[in-house]
Amino acid sequence: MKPCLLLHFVLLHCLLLCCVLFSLSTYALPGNYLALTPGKADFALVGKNSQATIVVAEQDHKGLLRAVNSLQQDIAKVSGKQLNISHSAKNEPTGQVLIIGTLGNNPLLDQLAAAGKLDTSTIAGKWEAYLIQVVEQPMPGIAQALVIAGSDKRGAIYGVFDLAETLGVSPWHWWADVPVIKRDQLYIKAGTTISDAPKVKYRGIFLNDEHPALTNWVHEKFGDYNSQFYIHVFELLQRLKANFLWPAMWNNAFADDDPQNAILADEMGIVMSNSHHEPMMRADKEWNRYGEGPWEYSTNRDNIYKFWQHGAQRHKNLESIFTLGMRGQEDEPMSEGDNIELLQQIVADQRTILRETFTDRPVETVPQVWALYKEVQGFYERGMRVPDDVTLLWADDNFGNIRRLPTASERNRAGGAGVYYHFDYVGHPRSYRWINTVPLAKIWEQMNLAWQFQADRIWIVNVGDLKPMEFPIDFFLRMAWNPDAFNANNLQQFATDWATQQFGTAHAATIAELIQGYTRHNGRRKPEAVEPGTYSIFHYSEAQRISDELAQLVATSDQVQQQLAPAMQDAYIQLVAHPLKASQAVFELNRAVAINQLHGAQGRVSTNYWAQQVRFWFNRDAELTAQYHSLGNGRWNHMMSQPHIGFTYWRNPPANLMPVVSVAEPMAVADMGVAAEGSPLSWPISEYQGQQLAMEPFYPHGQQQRMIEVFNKGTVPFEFSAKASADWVTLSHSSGKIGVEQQIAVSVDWSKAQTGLNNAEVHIQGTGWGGAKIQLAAVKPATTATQGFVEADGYIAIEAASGKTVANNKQAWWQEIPGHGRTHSSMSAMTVPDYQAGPVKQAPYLEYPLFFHSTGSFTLHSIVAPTLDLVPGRGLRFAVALNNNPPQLVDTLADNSQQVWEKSVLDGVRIISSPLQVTKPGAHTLRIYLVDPALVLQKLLIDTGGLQPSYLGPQESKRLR
Ligand code: REL
Repeated sequence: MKPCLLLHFVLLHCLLLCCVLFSLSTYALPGNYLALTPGKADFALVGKNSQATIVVAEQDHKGLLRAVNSLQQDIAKVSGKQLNISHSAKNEPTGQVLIIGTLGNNPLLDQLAAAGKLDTSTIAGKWEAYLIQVVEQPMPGIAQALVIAGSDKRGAIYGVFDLAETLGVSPWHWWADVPVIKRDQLYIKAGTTISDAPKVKYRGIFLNDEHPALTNWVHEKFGDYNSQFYIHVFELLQRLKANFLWPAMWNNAFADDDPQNAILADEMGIVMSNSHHEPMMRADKEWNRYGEGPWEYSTNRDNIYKFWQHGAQRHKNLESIFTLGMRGQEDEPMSEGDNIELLQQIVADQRTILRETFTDRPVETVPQVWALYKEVQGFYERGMRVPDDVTLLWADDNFGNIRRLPTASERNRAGGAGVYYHFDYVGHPRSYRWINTVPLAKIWEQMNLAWQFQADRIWIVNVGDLKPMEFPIDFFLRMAWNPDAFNANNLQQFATDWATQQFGTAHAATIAELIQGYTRHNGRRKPEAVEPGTYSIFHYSEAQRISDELAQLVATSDQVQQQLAPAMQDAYIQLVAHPLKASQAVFELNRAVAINQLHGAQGRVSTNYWAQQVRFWFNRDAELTAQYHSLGNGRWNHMMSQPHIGFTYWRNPPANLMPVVSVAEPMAVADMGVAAEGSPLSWPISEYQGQQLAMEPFYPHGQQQRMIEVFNKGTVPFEFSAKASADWVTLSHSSGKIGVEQQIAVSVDWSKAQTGLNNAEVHIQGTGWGGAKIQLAAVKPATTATQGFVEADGYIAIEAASGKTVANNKQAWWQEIPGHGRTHSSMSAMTVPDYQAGPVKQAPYLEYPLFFHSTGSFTLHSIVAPTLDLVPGRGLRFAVALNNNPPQLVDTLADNSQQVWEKSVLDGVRIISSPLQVTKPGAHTLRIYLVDPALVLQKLLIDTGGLQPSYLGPQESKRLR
């Protein structure tokens, strides 16, 4: 081997063998540098007979010293050992030391760097970077050191909490009672070298809509929104490596309620701002307290100007981001209306205030943001501009769909851009403030767009009361740290890793399924917007299927819970069991109301059972809330008190309202009624109304069994008989005794059915005159299906991901997002930010093989996510082609009305209908071409004449290969 090659070889091996060099370019929760079985050269933080000393310089940031104290307590919780903290660099103890500091503030770090023992070049000069390294023989008398160095205050703090998390303290230890992992000894792997830094500059949350839940809890536990409360919020943010907060503002004013709030935030490295409509570091409520005259700039400029001057002065030496612009009070548009000139004057005045306050620095270096929320975005679109150094904060539509992202030229602005996102909202068309309803896949899909379009200066999310949004908050903030580390295919892994961190490995994958399962359910429709009629009790067994799905999740959750250690129970209830069971309760309550109403209208004796079911689920919801509130002797009292049952418009009802139910007073007689699946009609009422009971026709590749229900309207049992008029009809039973009700399964013996249309009748006789007759039909097509998704029951239903992806390229591509959407997954139209589309025919497309038995002018219903046309100059279109016909453009926003938007955010989808001409039976190919970015296709439904109303649409049609 040549000498240089040999050197290479040795170096490579040194790297691989001697060093544990961690790359953080892919996503991972901290933890991989803890030695679970200690090796000889590992660093003993807490050894068998030793414990390290923490060395931190006295002159380092106060916030870092505070974090080091937290680390000391964390280590004590984990290992039972209290490490000594030494504040002096001199007279160091021998043995093991944990040196913590920020570059420039800790002489030991400089010494190590100068001696070539610590390579700080990976973090020096960076924003919030940290380095964690095991250093051998750092200095005379010291065998080994573990060094946590930060490029700045927050960098060092994040390094400290990275270690805490690695040792076994979940960021949610305080906020969700997640127990620490007990370990007698704590070793860090020899050779550990980690350096990391965030990609999004400001990463934070907005505590909002905080009454009654958070506020009553805060009042009970802390008296008010004071620094005793906020210290816990700040430390949570530090542990999640976040740095930014919009504080609670409903009847609160952060800096005014407790002057220590702002001081402590600054000390702990939390950059404060006020929400999007509270300019110049002054809370909305401060105007109520101190403002003179109306909140109208055109008539009350001087008072408002002074009010803002005070905000700038107050925060002059505290790290803050100044919100510019102005809205009306309480988040309303300005009463001055669409007055761009006035708004421009307002921003100019605000800049003047900042210039006059920050005399020691150029105003361009004072962090400022202009939130383009609701109507304010319109001002921007109509030409209003703010200075280049001001960050433009684009917003979602309050329902998690980003409205706009920066164009190429906007991406060059010095102030850059950010995104304001929602996990909670109060407003039209319906508030959602109770429970976690946003699936990870949706958050990833939208925030990935933000990242791709370089909206990377600020990511802030409205988290309502904070709890119970632990899981999405964690994801959002970790994604903000490094969006590149996340992709559509590692979201489930994240959920599993997260579950591992909170509950250990044994049940992590199952717990991840449970969390993803209930959020998927809530993502279909927010619980506040679920109504008795939402999920069909008539078609595709829709309500029943969801009921089964949720019951299965709850059963699994109960099994998991039984196997978890007692110490994990409280955390499990908060993070998994409660949101799952509470979501189930709201769903079942509504399903029971729907069945109660139907049975009441049909006069069934079972009406009362369903009335009781409604009461049962209503009570269960209350019990679940009470259970949550009783955890840890009332540790989270009030936290789940947000009313969520009984909405009639956007505002929540003052308290949960038991729905109106039908109660029957059945007679002591035997009185038969009969209903057929798929219809609210029942015999004999149908007969009085001159209507026939009938079932949807059967098809060979469609639903193979449909139910007839024979029921009692009185309390005395009766016997019935059932007879079909044709031999191709099979009945599960032909007689029986009815106390309350019974189902007869109807199916078809296809070997006996004739090609074409077969008609028959089932005759049920029991009490009453003549008995009930139900019309049946079976269609045996002349064509034999050979391949593709087969038309049956009057439709073809296809999951978007079931197609073949063709012509994906580096500019534009279809990407499956597992777990996205209401039924399975989604296909997202991804593009590079400045995608220049060529002819549609050359674009990437999804191809679906179909088989039609019939021909005609059909309707294609494309179910897409309610995403928005966030790239200026582009719409939200796709194109459809059957076989080799020219692709037809479909504009998903053709109707962009408020009404359509409201429906789409409630439904969680937009359904776009377009014509599809099928001129001959047999095999066909459907193509969906990519046209605009951010379109997310979930499902395709082709109605060939028999598609029935339902919320999710039928399950995927049978596919022949
Ligand atoms: O979700 C939002 O952004 C707004 O509804 C809130 O910011 C709003 O300010 C509200 O809480 C009260 O004013």
